[in-house]
Amino acid sequence: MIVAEAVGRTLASLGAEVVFGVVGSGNFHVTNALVAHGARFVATRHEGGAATAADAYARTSGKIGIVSVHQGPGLTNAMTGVAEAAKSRTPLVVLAGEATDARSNFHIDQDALARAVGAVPLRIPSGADAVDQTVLAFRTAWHERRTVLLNLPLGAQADAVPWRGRLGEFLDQIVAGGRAAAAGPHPAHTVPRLREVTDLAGLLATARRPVFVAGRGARHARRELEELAGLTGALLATSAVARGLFRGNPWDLDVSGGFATPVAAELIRGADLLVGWGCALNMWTTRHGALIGPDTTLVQVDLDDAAIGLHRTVRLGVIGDTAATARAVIAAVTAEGAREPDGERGYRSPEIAARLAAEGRWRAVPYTDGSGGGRIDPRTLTIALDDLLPVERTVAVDSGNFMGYPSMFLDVPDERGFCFTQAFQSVGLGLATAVGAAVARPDRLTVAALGDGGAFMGASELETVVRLGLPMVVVVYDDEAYGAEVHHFGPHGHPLGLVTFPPADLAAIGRGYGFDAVTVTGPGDLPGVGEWLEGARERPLLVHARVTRDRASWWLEEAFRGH
Ligand SMILES: Cc1ncc(C[n+]2csc(CCOP(=O)(O)OP(=O)(O)O)c2C)c(N)n1
Ligand SMILES: [Mg+2]
Repeated sequence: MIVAEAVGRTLASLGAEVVFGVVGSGNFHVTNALVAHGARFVATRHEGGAATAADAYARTSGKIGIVSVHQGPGLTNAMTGVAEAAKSRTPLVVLAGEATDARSNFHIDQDALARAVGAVPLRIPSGADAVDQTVLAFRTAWHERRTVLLNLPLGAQADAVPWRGRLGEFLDQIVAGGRAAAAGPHPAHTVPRLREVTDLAGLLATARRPVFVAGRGARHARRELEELAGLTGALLATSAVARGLFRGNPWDLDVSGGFATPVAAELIRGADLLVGWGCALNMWTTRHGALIGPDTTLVQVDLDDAAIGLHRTVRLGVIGDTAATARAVIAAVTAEGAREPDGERGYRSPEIAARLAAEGRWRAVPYTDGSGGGRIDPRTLTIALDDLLPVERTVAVDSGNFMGYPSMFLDVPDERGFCFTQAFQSVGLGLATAVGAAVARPDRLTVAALGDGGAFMGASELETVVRLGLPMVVVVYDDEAYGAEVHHFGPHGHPLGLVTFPPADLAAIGRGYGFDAVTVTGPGDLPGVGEWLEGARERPLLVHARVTRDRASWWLEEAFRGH
């Protein structure tokens, strides 16, 4: 067995089910080996699409993401998506050929590239290391939630993997061990310290208006957090990346941060105790601290001690897995015998229940429809789509001025129903995000919400959507501009010619790729979307919405402050 074969076989055996990539000579054999051993290969049209789709696949499926790229330019093309995954702590393995000879056109310092974006570089320099390094790459990605670049030097790929005897059986054995480790309980260090648990229980016992904000690190802890919140009278919110986690709970505030409804923002600001669960409490989630009241005590629970206090000073930091910590705090709280589950307590009064029922969703907030002149108000568009689209949906959102509309007005069924690849704040990842999410959840309709800028940047994957027959609606909020920049610089009187564009027929472009398409210039065009939904849906749909563009989004102010 040669190195490329051993790497592919080991990864497939460890549980790599889907591989996204673009195949060249340097990753041909390893990708084939993955496929030969049961993995599905999804060809994207650009390596950037492959990395982002794999990232979104991992977030949506809860499984490891695998990317396969050619050496040099194959990897550089992937780098924006790799950076997004690394910043998001997505468990991802990037397999890349590597030209180690400096005279090769393909040669670059791939280790440096990985380190520059926070990914972990590993390498298979010889046959003797192939299996062990592959297992290490998988474990680092999975257990440490890291994005790993596994370099496959071209000179070593055809090396024999030294093994006298039955390598296949040996692989099966280590693979069984690796699988057990991957599926098994978290390592012991994820259990919080007793002292911190009792401190948190004590703070919750005296809090009058507690709020929990769950982040990426709490997406597996819904049950535990709901129970603890019920015992302590806490309201429930999430950061944007965990949106949908508490869907259906009457005490759900939805997202904390720029996307928060006025009632949610008021209640979060009024909290006397705010506990971030696997949540960085960064400028987005706290509106640069504006959502943290002067009398709010802050607590953070996180697996990673480096995350505690990174963005905001906290009174108490608890290092531990969020679900394990919540369970421990439930035990501590109930041991004191003072709590009635779900009783009227803390923030859980009938008045607040009534307010949340009446004002808890963005569509309940009054606004004046600005549609007209051949353009639709993006709020009117998104509320109508929310009504039309099936509830079982996955919403993937690109970056730009428009991004709040789908993030605020399109409901999602649960935390897997929202895929927000914006840790790197890159424009252009939205469509590939939708591809990965759709591969992970073909049972749900994926909605890709893009600006015109992001749509053009990621357009190469339109062909991927059609070729794979993915159930998808691509909605383009077209303001014929890099609207975020228009609203950033326009008010200061700067010229805007660099960031505005002539009209483009995105519906025709979509049809050219094989989409069905509807152009929306006002509310009267929306039934076209309904007709597609009621039809056979043989092709994906592109909704080209010409949106009003006279006003900046209110959440954008936060973004400008973050630059
Ligand atoms: C890769 C990348 N390039 C540039 C930017 C700067 N940028 C932020 S928003 C934006 C405009 C995006 O335009 P569009 O997708 O049409 O969305 P809109 O803001 O118009 O709603 C740009 C260029 C970025 N964040 N990422
Ligand atoms: Mg735009």
